[in-house]
Amino acid sequence: MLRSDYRPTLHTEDRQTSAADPAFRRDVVKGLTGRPRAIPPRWFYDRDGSALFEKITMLPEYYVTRTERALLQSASEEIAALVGPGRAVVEFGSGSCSKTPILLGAVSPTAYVPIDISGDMLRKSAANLLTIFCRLPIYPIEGDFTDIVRLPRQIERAPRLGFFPGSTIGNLLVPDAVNLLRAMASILGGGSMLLIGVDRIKDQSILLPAYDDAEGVTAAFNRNILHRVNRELRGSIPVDAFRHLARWNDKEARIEMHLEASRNVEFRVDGHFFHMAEGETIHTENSLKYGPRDVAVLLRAGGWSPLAMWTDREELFTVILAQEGATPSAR
Ligand code: SAH
Ligand code: AVI
Repeated sequence: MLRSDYRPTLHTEDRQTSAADPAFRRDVVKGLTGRPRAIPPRWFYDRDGSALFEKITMLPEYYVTRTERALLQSASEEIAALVGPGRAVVEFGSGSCSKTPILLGAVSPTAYVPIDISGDMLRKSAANLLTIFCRLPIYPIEGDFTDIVRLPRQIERAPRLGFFPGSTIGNLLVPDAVNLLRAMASILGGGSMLLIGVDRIKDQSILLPAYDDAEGVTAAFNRNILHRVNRELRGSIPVDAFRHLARWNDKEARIEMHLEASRNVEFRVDGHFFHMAEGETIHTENSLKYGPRDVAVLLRAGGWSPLAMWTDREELFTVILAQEGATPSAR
């Protein structure tokens, strides 16, 4: 049952063609005016951006998705035993829900709540899931997961399992990640659990191609944010004048994506005039990578106690199951 009656932050219109989200306008104008120039990565995910991200997940260079999927598959029985049946699963940044069936199939949930800022993708994925789990109540929430303050009343009484795959936590700086984990602990409530996927620090020879693939899909994903600005904010950005850059920032243990002006450019956005000199950049994404101990520290700071951790043989990616509150240490 797809339950769309619960709409705390629902915006049901077609975002691709309709009026811009005021938060998008604010973030873009502020971000292009500030120094260094930056646009937050949550704005990547309009309809085209979500489709491009799906293509990224299938690239040979992007080890993230296939590694996490394999980990979830191989750990599914252990996860089921630790989690137990009858929880409501709440997924943060659910996207195409490509890994969700593995979890839902293992833990026999009472309900599923996918949360995503990308409305078209959210509705399409929820409808797809229904074809597999036809009796499962699904309550999609379209919105920013950092703003969600309560969950659908229909799952008020069920114990909850948060699911935060894909290393989306890595797209937040540490203080924001800690705040989000704390907010999750608060909305999921006492006795809840969290299954989270985190990308590991590794050699640049693996990391850089994953964010700058040979086919140019990641470059198109990065540039799409400028197309979105042009479409939704009456922009005149010459998108072709911007080069995709992916860099490893070793001090901060993160991949950074930027868009670099390949010549002097002038453009307008929402009535504001901008000039960028050749070589100037717009910072569009951080993707923080963590060591195994860092993840445990991050989770504890966010109000969660790690219970179990699964890592692939090449140590590319880690999936962690944690329990709300301060309790046991990881196995
Ligand atoms: N969980 C999927 C998708 C990861 S891509 C996977 O593991 O493959 C990140 C997803 O999070 C996208 O679907 C994007 O739309 C969503 N997202 C990013 N920032 C968000 C935010 N602040 N609030 C809600 N959803 C967000
Ligand atoms: C969603 N997020 C975890 C992806 C990542 O790897 O940081 C987004 C992405 N950016 C470029 N490629 C993929």
